[in-house]
Amino acid sequence: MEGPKEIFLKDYKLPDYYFDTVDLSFSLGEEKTIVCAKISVVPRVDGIAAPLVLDGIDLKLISVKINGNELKEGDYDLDARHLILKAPPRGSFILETVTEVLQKNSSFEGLYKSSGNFCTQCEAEGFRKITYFQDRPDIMAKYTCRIEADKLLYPVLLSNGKLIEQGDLEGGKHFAVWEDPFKKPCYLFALVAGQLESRDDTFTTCSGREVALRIWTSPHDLPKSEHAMYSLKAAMKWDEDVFGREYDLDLFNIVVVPDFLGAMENKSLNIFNSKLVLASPETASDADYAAILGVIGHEYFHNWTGNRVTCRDWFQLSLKEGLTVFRDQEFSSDLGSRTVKRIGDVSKLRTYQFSRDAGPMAHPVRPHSYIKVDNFYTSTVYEKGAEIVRMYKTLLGSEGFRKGTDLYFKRHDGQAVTCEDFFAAMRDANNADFANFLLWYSQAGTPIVEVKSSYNVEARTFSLKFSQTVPPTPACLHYCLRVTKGEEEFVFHDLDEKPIPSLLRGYSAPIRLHSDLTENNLFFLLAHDSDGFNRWEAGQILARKLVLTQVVNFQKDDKLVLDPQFVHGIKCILLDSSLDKEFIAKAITLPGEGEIMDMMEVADPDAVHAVRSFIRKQLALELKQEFINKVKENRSSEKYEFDHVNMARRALKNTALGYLATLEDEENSELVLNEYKSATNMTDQFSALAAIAQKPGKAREDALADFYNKWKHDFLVVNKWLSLQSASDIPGNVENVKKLLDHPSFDLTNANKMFSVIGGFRASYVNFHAKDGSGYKFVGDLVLLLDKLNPQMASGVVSSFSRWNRYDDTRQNLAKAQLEMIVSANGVSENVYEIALKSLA
Ligand code: 0A1
Ligand code: ZN
Repeated sequence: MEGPKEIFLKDYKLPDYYFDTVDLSFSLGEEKTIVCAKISVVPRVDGIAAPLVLDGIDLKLISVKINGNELKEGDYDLDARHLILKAPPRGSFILETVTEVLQKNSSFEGLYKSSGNFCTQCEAEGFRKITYFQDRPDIMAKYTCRIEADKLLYPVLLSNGKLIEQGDLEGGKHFAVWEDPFKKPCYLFALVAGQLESRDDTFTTCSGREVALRIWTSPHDLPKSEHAMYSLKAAMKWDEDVFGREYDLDLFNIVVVPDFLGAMENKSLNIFNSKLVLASPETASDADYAAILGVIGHEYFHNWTGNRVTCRDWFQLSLKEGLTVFRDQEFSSDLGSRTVKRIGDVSKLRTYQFSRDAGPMAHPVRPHSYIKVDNFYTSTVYEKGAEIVRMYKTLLGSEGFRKGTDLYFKRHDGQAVTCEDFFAAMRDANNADFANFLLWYSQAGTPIVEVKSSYNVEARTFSLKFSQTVPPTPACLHYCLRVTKGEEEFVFHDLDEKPIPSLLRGYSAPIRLHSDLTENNLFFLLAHDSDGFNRWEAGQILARKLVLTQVVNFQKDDKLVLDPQFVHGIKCILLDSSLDKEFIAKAITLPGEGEIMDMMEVADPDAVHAVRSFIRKQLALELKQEFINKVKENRSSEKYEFDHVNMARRALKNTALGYLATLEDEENSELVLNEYKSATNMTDQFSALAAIAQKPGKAREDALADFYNKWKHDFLVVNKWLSLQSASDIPGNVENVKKLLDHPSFDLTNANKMFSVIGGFRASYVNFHAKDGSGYKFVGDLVLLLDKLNPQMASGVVSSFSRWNRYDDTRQNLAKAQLEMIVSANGVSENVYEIALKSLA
C-alpha cells in the first residue's frame, strides 16, 4: 500500500480547471456497469498549461477523448488512484471517458447493490468510484444523468433533479434521463435503480408552487412511511417559517435502503437507512419516532445549508454539518419540548464530544489535517459545530441571527465557501464585534470556565469573577455576560441580599463550568430556576457529586449511603404536578456512567457501576409507592399518538418502571412483567423488556425469547433486541455477545446489525472494560474482521479504544495491546490505521 498521506488545510489551492456541465450515462448490468461521462472543462485562468488530475478508484478505463479525439497511452498517466491528462488543450474543452465500475462493493461508497437495488453514496469521496473526476466539493457543475437498465429487475430509475425523458428499449430494457438545474458538487450526485414503490403526497410552498413528495421503499414497508412523510412536510414548512427557505424543485424523493450508513442529502434524492424512516406504533419507540423527525429534517435542511451553499473543501465540513445539526435541533425543539430537547442534546454532547475532546482523538471543529476525511464525521464537527452556531444566535438574538443567515444565502448561493464566510455574514449583517470568536473553529478541547462569586453587604454589590483556561471564548448569562478574556469580573449593584446566580443558562457555550455554588444553592436552583435546562443541570451536578463521594467509599470498602436531602429533592420533582412529565423523567434520571467517569482522575467502571446501581435501587426502595403511582397514572391509551403530551406520559411511566425493576420483591416483578405483556406500542413494550432484562435469571431469558418470537420477521425490531442484549451490564456478558454473532438474525455485512451489537457492547462500561481484557479482545478481533468488509465501519469501532489512558494500568496495557495489534496487522485500511495510530499517540 502507498503510505497513508496526510492532507493539510493550509495547502488548499484553487483548482486549475472547473467543470461546467457533466452528462453521465449509466448502463447498469448484473455482470458489469458501464459509465460514460461527458464533461465540459473550463480552465480557471485562460491559457493555463497544467495537467488535469482526475481521481478514480476501482475503475477500469475503457477510453478517453478530448474534443472527440481518442487519447493515446502516452497522452495520459494512469495509476490505482488517478488518471492524469498530461497536456490538455489551452482553453475550454470537452472530456469524454468510458469506464467500467467494480461491481463487487461492500464499502457502501460509490455505486453498490443494496438488497438487489442499485444505489450510490458519494459523500465524501465516493464519486471517484463511479467515474474519473476532480472529486472535490469546490467543483460545482450542472448534471444530467441517463440510466439504462433491465425493466423487470429495475422498474424504478431515479437521479437528481427533474425527469425529462423516459422510454423502453430493446431487449427488455428501459431508460430515464434526469436533469438537475442547480450546480452541485459531485458528492451530492445520486442514482437509484430497483424494485421500489412510493408513498406520494404534495407540499405547496410559500410562493404557491406544488412540490410532489415521494418516499420509496420496498412494497411491504410502504405503510411504515407515514411518519416520515409527516416529518418531511413539517420540515418544509418550518424552514420557510423560521429561515425563509423555500424548496426549489417540483419533486423531492426519499429512498429507503437497508444497507446504508445513516442518511444522505443528495440533491432532491435523499437516501436513508430504513431505521431512520420506517416506523409504526407497534414496531418503533418514541425515541425512534423522534429520531426520524430529526433526521428527515436534517437531510431536508441540507438543501440550503450544504447543497445550495456548499463547502469549499472537507476541512469546512462543519460549515454544513454544524449549521444543519443546529437547524434540526431547533426544528425538533419547536415541534416538541424545548427544554427536554436541550437536555438530550447537551447530555449527548457531554458524553461523546467532551470525552473525545479530552483525549488523543481531540480535533478542532475545523481540523488542520486528516488522512481520511471519513474519520472526521465526528461529534466535534457535528455537535460542537452546532453549539458554535447556537452561540451566534445567543449573541445576536433571533432577529440578528436571521439577518446573518439571510445575508449568508444571498452572498453565497451557488458557491463553495468556508467557515469564515459564515462568520463574516453573521458579523456584517449585524455590525457585530466578534472578538476571538473564530478560535472556536481552530482550537481543540473544552474550555474550562471558573466562576467565583462574592457579595458585599455594605456596598450591596454582587460580583461574578470568571476565568478560563482555554483562551478567549464567549459565555453568556441572562445579562448576556460575554467572557472574552482570560479573566473577567462583572459587578451587580444595589442588591439587598446575596443572590444565587443561574449561570450559562440553556447551556449557552460548550464549556466545562466550575462554579462555587454550594449544595444548598444547587438544591434551590433545582427547586426554583426559571430556566428549565439549569433546573435539570442543578440536579445533575448534585447527583454527580453524590456518586463521586460514594465511589470513594466503595473503593475503600466503606458502606454506601444515600443522602436523604437528595431523595427528598427527587421526590419533590416527582410529585410536582406543574412540571412537564418528560422533564420529570429527565430530572429523576441519574447522570450516565461515562459522564461520571469523565470526572475521575482514573476511571473506575466497576465502582461507578456499583454506586450508580446502589443509588437507583435505594431511590426505588424509598420512593416505591410514588413510582408505582406514576406507572399507574400514566399508562397509555389504546391509540398511539406521537405528540408531546403522550410521549411525556410514556417517558415518565417507563422511567418509573425502570426504577421499580431494580427491586427484588414479587409484587414489582409482577408489575413489570404485566406492563410488558399488556403493552400496546413498542415504546412501552421495549421499555418493560429493558427493565426486566436488567437482572440475570429466568424471567429475563423468557422475556427475551418471547420478544424475539414475536418480532423475528421485522429486522428493525430484531436490531433493538440485539442491542439491548449486547449493551447489558450483566456480569460476563461478552460470552452472550459472542453467541449473538452466531445467531441466525445476525449478519456482519449489515451496518445496522453490526452497530446494534458493537454499539451496544461498548455502551456497557463494565463489560467492555472488563478487567480480564475479554471485552477489549473481542472488539479488537472484530475490527480486523470488519476492516476487510467495510473500513469506515471498522474505524468507527476502533475509536472505542481511544480513551484507554483514562483507566488503571492493567486496563491500559490490555487496551494498548489491542491497538498495537491493529496497527501492525497486515493490509489494514487507511481509515483504521489513522484512528488506531492516533489513539496510541
Ligand atoms: N451528509 C450526511 C452524512 C453522511 C456522510 C457520509 C455517508 O456515507 C459514507 C453518509 C452520510 C449527513 O450529515 O446527513
Ligand atoms: Zn448532515
